[in-house]
Amino acid sequence: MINKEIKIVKEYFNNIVCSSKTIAIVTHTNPDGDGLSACIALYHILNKIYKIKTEIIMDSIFPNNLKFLKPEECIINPYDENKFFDTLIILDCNEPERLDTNKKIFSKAKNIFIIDHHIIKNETINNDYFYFIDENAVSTGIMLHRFLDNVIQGFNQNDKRLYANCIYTTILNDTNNFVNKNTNQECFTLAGELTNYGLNPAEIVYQFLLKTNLNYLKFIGQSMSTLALSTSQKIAYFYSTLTMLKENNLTTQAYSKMMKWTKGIANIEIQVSFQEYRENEFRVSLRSETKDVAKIAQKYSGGGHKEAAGFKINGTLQTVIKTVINDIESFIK
Ligand SMILES: [Mn+2]
Repeated sequence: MINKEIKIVKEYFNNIVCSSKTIAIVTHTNPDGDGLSACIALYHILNKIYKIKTEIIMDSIFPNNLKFLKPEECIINPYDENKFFDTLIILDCNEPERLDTNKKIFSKAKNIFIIDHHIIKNETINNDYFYFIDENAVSTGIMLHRFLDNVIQGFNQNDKRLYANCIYTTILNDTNNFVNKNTNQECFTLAGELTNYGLNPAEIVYQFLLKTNLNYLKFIGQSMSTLALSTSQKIAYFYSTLTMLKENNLTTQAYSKMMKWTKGIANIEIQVSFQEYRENEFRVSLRSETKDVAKIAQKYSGGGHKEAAGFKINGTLQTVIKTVINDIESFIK
């Protein structure tokens, strides 16, 4: 069942917390400031307020730029095929293929609760699952808060602050610090509300978005030096390679949030980045203020939002760039 009505979501959530002894929480692959911060917020609610044995299941390494959310205070485990849960909650993702763990985890839980704001494809909908999907929601964290606003009163002061930090991070992540087109009244209102729980906005912006080092900036410089325009001059694209990462002593974690560097280029319809994850394996990110880039991503079995989407593709750097850029050129004609 797909739902947006908060009353029904609250009822379902109450049902789950009353009937579950164990809950697993999962987000998408390359966990980010929305999905993973929402997992941490929900973990503390289930664990501390409802006293349910909860764990976050994650196969990636925990990203450095989210360590200020104190992952050491949560139970985070990789996939274990021998473990079963009463409920599995999936945040910021609605496709088994994009989970940050083995998709078999779907068969390890009685109830499946999916909370997400990505576009959902009809063929992936399973009638046995409960979906809370709102493609217009700014972040998954905001969606959590819509049905948990009363519940968090049960937290102590410290946990309220940690919750506020998590939810604020989901907003920063998905609005890029209130500059993306999706920025709306709900996120400003909620940001204000979160300051009542001890949020220090400047501190979170520093920890999550600004804190950096020389190597990272050199890597950005190298990547930006590859910037080019397509024949029509409507697409700006750049690439980053494993060699660049290696030269600067960085991991693929440095690939996150790179599109913010090309956001302001004037007279461009679409920004594209090509990131090398393995030899001849690339992830392509698409951003646009005017075109529905999710449609392009879906053509390559990827997904996302209208303004921000992505997909994976194999091939050499040159062929991948040529194929994708030509394809987008014909798409925007
Ligand atoms: Mn998100």
